[in-house]
Amino acid sequence: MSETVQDKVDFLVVANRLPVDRKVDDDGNVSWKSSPGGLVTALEPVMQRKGGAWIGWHGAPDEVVAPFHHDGYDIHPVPLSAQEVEEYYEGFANATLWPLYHDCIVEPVFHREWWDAYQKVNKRFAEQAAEQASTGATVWVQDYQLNLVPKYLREMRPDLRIGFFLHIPFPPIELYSRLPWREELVEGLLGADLVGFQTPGAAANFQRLAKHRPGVTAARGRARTPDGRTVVIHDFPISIDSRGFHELATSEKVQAEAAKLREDLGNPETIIFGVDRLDYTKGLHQRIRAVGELFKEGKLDPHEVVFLQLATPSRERVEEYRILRDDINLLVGQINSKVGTIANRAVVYRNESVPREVLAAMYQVADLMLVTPVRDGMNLVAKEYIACRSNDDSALVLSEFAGAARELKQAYMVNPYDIDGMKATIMKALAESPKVKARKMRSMRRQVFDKTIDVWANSFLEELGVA
Ligand code: ADQ
Repeated sequence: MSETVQDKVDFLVVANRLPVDRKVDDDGNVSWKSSPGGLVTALEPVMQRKGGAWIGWHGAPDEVVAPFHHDGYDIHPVPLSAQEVEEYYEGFANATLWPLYHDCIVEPVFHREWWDAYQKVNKRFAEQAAEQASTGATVWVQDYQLNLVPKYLREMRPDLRIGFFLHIPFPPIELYSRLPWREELVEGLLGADLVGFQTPGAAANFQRLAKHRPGVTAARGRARTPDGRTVVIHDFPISIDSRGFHELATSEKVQAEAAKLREDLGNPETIIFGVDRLDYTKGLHQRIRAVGELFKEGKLDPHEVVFLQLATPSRERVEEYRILRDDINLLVGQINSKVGTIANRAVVYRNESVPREVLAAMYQVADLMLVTPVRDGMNLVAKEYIACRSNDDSALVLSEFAGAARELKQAYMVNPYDIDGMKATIMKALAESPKVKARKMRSMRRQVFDKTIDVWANSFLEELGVA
């Protein structure tokens, strides 16, 4: 495969962010490293296999970065001004659409200037894709930041096959209708040939909205547009590179890391683990409260049990995220001051991102995994945990509001708003017989190893007619 950037390519991914972050060493040398996050974890193996180009923002405002080749595919950085980052990304994407699409857990904010910036930036992404795509190429647009790209791109390049996948939930019409620009966003998505969602419920919500557009008919996963096109609407539950995670977790290096980690945590009998982006959708507050109460009530003994919670800093320039960070710090401090000792912190809270090997080691030592979002499109952490476990003596507690709950039916399900219910389920999972635990883990492992990221990508691309 060529190491230089190609003029035109047959396959393009268009996403808000590039899959790489820039690192500059002490001598000023620049290198690009894979960045964490659900979307990248999911799509990187697909790009390495298929080649082509990835179009996205490189993360630095007011800066133009030249295209480059990385790990078997081309990278085309899209420039954004500081004001666009504020209005399009932090504003419209993350303070309007993100909360609106996640059940309005936090009140969505509507600003007309943000909408203007959103349209402008979506047009720029579409122009870049139109420029790089060869005749008849496939363009796969990702996620809520780029809702309008399918429509713009179709206007510029009707020859392309355009797919769109939404990584987050799609809300019911009653919530979605608050959006002042609801018609435009639906029209934006209807520019695609295929619109994919994480769950059938999300797909049904979108189909119901599409049907309300003038001149559009929609039924049984297909919409007919006034210009005579068919748009397929379907669910494609995303997954992970299960084998890759398993191999990593069982490697000698990670096993050694896991042993060291257990030691560092004071060799407790039981390790409870949670890992999330620090986001109000992830149910961190409810989860930490539930575990904290179990410690306070003496049902969990801090000499025997440690709760390790990792939270990657996220979107720190958005107000709600700063509030959340402070809230969680306070909550953890309160619990540890009541139930921990200097030698035994009950809750070990780390506000950082860790390399994948370290994460795999954490999955390896975790006897009980807590994945309790209040709303989540899918949640890859739940699947990563299952893939990394080589023995069966562990358990997954999973929120019924994560997309993953539809597939990982053998998990211990919780409603994260029900703190008492969550506490009871945690205790039940810890006390479960090895036989039942093993049966549950085996069943979930079959699911995670059958339905991998390749299955997800191939089924989407097959439906788009390009696999
Ligand atoms: P996210 O909201 O980012 O993804 P999730 O699916 O859990 O949520 O993916 C997070 C990813 O980041 C995982 O691969 C995890 O391992 C990694 N990660 C999290 N914290 C980390 C840390 N401290 N250090 C290192 N890695 C860390 C969005 C949607 C989800 C959907 C995905 C994919 O919100 O619902 O599952 O996209 O479609």
